[in-house]
Amino acid sequence: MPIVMQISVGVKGELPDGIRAAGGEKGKPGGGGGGGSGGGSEPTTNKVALVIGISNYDGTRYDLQYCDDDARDWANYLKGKGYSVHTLIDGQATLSNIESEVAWLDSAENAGDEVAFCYAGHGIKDRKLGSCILTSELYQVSYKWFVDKFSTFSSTEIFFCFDACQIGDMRGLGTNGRFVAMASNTNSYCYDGTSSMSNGVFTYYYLDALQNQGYTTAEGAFDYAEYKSESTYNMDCTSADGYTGELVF
Ligand SMILES: [Ca+2]
Ligand SMILES: [Ca+2]
Ligand SMILES: [Ca+2]
Ligand SMILES: [Ca+2]
Repeated sequence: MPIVMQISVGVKGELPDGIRAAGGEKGKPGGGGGGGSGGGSEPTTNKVALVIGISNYDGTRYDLQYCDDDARDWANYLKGKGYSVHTLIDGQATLSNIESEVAWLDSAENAGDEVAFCYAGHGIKDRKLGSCILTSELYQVSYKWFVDKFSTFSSTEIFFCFDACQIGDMRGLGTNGRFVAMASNTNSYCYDGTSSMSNGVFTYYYLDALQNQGYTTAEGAFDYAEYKSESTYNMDCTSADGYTGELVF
């Protein structure tokens, strides 16, 4: 199983330093549940999304605060835009569930469809694996795994958002019609926002841009979220734009 080779197993109980510094950012009500693949709907463009948010990791040492809120908020936003959304929150976001849900996303999308993938949780730059996300049971899943999995997708309109530390290598996903919004660079951190934000800082401003500030594109919302995040926190948000023109949700 080539997939497993890219995942480091010995992480339990001892994450290298530099895991999400102070937490994530997130907050807001949300609803997220699994959605279907939109069968039986109008002949409009098929829109499908997978949203993952992990605040509650195995044990208490690595728990974050608003990543589950981030996921619910992204799910609600995307549903409002007509996406069929599957969510994996906290303990649901295991390695095997992430694998099967990414496979579902691939099966649910075809050329011409619009796809979104959002993740909020720990990010870590492993010496060998590069930028990785962390599953709820503390497995690292590297950017290479994502590049491999999404290489079989047919859509040329895919939005990715990673609200996690040291996640900059995910820029590798940003080719052929894919736009990647990241809350960090390969060595920088991101943070949970204040209680009034109740979201990760990056997610808070990204959704603020889309829901309250009049931005309608991934690119515009990123510029706003980057500016707001970097002007108030020690963050370096990054993006990779492989989508020609503006990606509208
Ligand atoms: Ca926990
Ligand atoms: Ca597919
Ligand atoms: Ca930046
Ligand atoms: Ca673009």
